[in-house]
Amino acid sequence: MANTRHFRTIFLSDVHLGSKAARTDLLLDFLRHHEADTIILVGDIVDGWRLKRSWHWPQGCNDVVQKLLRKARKGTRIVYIPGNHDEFLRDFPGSHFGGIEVAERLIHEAGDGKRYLVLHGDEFDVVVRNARLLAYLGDWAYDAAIVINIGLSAIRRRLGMPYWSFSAWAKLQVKQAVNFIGEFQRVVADEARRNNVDGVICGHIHHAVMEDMDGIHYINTGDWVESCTAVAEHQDGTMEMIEWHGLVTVPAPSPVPAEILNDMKAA
Ligand SMILES: [Mn+2]
Repeated sequence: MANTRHFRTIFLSDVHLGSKAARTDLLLDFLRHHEADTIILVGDIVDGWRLKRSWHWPQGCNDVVQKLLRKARKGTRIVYIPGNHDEFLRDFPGSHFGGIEVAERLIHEAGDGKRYLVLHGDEFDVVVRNARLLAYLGDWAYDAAIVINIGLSAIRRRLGMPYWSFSAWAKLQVKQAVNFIGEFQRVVADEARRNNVDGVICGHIHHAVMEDMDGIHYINTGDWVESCTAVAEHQDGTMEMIEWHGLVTVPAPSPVPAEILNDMKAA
């Protein structure tokens, strides 16, 4: 395609294929106009929980999957980091399907030598919700809370219980939502610091942003439900937030309702 941009890496997350809110039309359009040496899927690409309740898989979902598989066949390295909605993939770290690698988390070395921790981010939900208590109890409680959270979500999955959505929950707590987002960013940046990296790239909370968190470059890829954003790395390591609403075909006008049509005929 003539107006295709080529990047070193593209990061995107929270597509939620299988939920009615997934903007597969815009994502497909984005994938047509953007190429990369590496594409990293930062979790919640497939909404396994939604699909479990009721199967919703329109052609647009197939188109997105096929587009990604086609890119993989043509030489793009694609890594899939599962999130909490597609955690069934967490049982397969290190495996490959259709040329796509599955990894729990990874360290990405950018073109400028900066190192980024890449993870979905849901393991920190429990820390965000219980920040004050954990700060009081200290490091051991923090580590225990993360282990318990991972265990609980696995149990919930086996029992077929519905997913827990940070973004939906944070929105319900409207007044505090901004604090929760800030708290999430702080906790994830702390994790990056513990891993001795320069930055972190995550998803999960559906809040696209690039921000300095006390020396850690915090990047959240946003989602393909509302923001329709992806993060693209240029060859020199510069990170760019792309918001994609462009180059979409205008939908055909809806058909004239039968009763109006009959009126028109009668007139
Ligand atoms: Mn998530």
